[in-house]
Amino acid sequence: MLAPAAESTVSAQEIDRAEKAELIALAGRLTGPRHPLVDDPAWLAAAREATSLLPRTLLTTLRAFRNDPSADGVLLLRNLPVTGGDPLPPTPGVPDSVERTPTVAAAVITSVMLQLGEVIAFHNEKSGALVQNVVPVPGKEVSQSNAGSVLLELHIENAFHDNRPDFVGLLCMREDVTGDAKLCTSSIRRALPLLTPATRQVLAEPRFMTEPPPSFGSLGGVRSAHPVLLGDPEDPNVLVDFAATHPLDDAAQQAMTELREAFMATMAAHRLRVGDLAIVDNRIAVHGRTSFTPRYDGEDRWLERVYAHLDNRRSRVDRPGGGAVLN
Ligand SMILES: O=C(O)CCC(=O)C(=O)O
Ligand SMILES: [Fe+2]
Repeated sequence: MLAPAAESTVSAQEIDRAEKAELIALAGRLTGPRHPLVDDPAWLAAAREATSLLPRTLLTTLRAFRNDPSADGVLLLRNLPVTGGDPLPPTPGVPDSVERTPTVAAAVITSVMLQLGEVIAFHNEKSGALVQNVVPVPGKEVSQSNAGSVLLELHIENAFHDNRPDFVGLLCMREDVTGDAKLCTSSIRRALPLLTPATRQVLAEPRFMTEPPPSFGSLGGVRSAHPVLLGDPEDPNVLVDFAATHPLDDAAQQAMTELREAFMATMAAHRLRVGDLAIVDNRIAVHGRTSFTPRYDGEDRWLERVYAHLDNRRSRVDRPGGGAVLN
């Protein structure tokens, strides 16, 4: 079960009133009739310009997180504006829903993520939109995707992809009224001390394969066998999706089971409130979600999601025309 008793102990930064007003003013530069579409390169360019106007304390926090994502690999920002004061529209309930309109929330999450890297999306996921809605969708309850409402296994985002995001931002637009839906995170920095040297060794060998999600179809391609722990054995990156990564032999299977247990033992659960932005470092932290019961009445839990990565040149091969959308 993905159901730790304790609430998150991950350190959070609360945006104060003055900073919130600054963020609404910043969003004002990116919303309105002059800016028809989030996915227009001109909007992203305007957001890139505006990102330097984020409140100073926030800029300092983001810069520090980029340098070192902490033991948890998660940064929690609280009390960000998600509207300019207008009521929030109903939670979308259709498959693959995205935010094409430059709303206050879209402007805020994009400007914050642009401080960590370049904002990207994937052609085969949510039609390549930069700002995506994470909402429960009728008929998708049991899917291992963010449209589902059964337990979503711990995963690295787009683990199969060579140019997966380095950071995943999840901004809470509307909280789950039942309180059951919790974003769960765990980092390899926390889990590593619980693993035996033998397990670490197996995880560091190319004895695992990760499938692309069905939405990526054949374009996802068959990726080759890979290690789950990469880089410095004392402070590795992790590459695993417990719903999509397959061990290639019995010892690899056992090592993956131990890794999952270590993640569960060190996991933090976040009951996101309106205006909370959880930024997950996708190289050292896995994330998932507890199960919950949607009502599909327009009041369900609603997050907006934006990805960022650090090296725009490394991903150029996957970005036709040099845009923000990867194949
Ligand atoms: O719903 C959540 O809390 C997380 C969903 C998720 O894994 C994602 O959108 O990438
Ligand atoms: Fe995810």
